[in-house]
Amino acid sequence: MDQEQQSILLESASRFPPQKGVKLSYGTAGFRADASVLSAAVFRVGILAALRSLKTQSVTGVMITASHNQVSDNGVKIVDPSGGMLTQEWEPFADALVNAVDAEELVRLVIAFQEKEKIAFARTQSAGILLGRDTRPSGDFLLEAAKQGINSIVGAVASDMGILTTPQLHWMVQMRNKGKMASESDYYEQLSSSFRCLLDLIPKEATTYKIEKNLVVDGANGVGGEKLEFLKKSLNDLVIEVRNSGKKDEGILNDGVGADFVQKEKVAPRGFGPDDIGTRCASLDGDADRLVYFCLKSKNGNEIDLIDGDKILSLFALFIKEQLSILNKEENEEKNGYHVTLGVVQTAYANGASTDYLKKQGLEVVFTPTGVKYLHEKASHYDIGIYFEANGHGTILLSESFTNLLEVKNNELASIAKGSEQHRAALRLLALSKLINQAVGDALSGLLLVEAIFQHMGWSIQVWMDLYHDLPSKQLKVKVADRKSIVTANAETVVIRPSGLQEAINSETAKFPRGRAFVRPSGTEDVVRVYAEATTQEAADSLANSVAQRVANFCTA
Ligand code: 16G
Ligand code: MG
Repeated sequence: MDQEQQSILLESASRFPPQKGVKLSYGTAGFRADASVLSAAVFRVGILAALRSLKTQSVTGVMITASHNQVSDNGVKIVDPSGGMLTQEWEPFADALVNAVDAEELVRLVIAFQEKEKIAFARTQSAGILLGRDTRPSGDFLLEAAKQGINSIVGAVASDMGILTTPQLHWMVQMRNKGKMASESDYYEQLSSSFRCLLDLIPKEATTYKIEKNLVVDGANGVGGEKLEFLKKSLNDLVIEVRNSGKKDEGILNDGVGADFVQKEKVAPRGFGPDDIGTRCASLDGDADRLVYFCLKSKNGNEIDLIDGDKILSLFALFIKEQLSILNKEENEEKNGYHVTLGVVQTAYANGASTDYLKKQGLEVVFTPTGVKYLHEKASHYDIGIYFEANGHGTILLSESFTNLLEVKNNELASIAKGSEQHRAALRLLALSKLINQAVGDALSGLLLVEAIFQHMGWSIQVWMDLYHDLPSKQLKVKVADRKSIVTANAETVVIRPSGLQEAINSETAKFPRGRAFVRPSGTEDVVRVYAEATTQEAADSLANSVAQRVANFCTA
């Protein structure tokens, strides 16, 4: 690194001194904290995103959001050139950079890393970084900090894409690096046209129920509500009412609203009441990368039937499986010479009833640790990989080779069997590949896919809810001296340290029919999480309590 670059870096870094005593860690969701202590971290993440762009010679992204956290928090994460999360190999550097005590240490770290990674600095523009932020008031000054971080690397150019959902920014980075149209209006155009295409392909005779075209969506008073208000204008055949849309008088971001609240509390968000009983409702989280559905069930309360990520996944899997079997009709593997691998990825939090159901449908189900980056990676090993966390994070990935094969098949069928069910199945899968955001889970794109499949199946919400019935479950948190003293394996289903704890969990679990329990250190809070399920709520509660007790005993010993 030349002298000029060093002094620019030193000078600008001294304008963003870190808050004393604040130590941050690049968890599954990037850096998150109270917005007032985040300027230095965001400035430094700007530097990191610029370095990543220089290294890969591709566009990267910086998203400023704290998702479902309270409005006074904020956060920052990097979008890798693929459109996915920052590569895990760079996370230790992200931690070191953000926690550097002063500008001098920061410059030293950048020089050492640049040499190790052989990153070439160039005077002409060679790095492009897209910036996005959600609707939090602190987003403005934090975005400025990110820009200054980027500008302190010679040759790096920041483009402010404005207020966006997290998945919109991921999508833009992915599209830019594929050399495709990547503006926000291109995003809306892609979603609405592929949605329309799926509706046009619905078999006329499919509808056994009168399809309910009304949907009410809780926008968490955040960016997702605002964007959906815009998107819905281009959707015929679907009547979407957005509540908690983020308008000033409607309420506070994530306060008694949003997918995280609905999924954890299992109650309706603010703004929903008895008049909504029987209506299909959905909820987005604060940055619109999580989606759950729900249905109000009690006249005098806000009790709901929750349709979580597991059930959304099941709907997607059934639809894809159906299209694949139509497509492969009359053709065996040898004939078309291509075996399509379809895989479903879940975490240990997936309700056992969902896993049983998926396996009974003949689907291959695999597990990874909690966190989108793990699920995404695993799903990418299949021709079609569908992943979801129970909390509503998830998407579908279609491999490039499979998408190419679909294109070929589509052209072939268009000339020999235009309009046949086989041809329509190919067209449906192609439309799905455009509607679903393949960079990262996206509540808006996921919602449109659910709605399109719903109309395709001709289902009522009750049919969806009745696909299988969740086993009662319970989650608890345990405060311990050092949560990292718990080490897990096999996708967090088994504890390997401290020794003896897994045996203790096994002996508690054995007391309950269909009992299942696991523990893991949280990646976002200083607690150990306990999950238990069993055939009754009392049994699940009791199993969770006794496992929590065992954790407390082992971790203080
Ligand atoms: C983060 C993860 C989410 C995971 C959650 C678990 C991403 C984008 N987000 O929010 O996938 O479910 O952490 O939190 O990966 P926990 O470790 O505190 O249980
Ligand atoms: Mg989120």
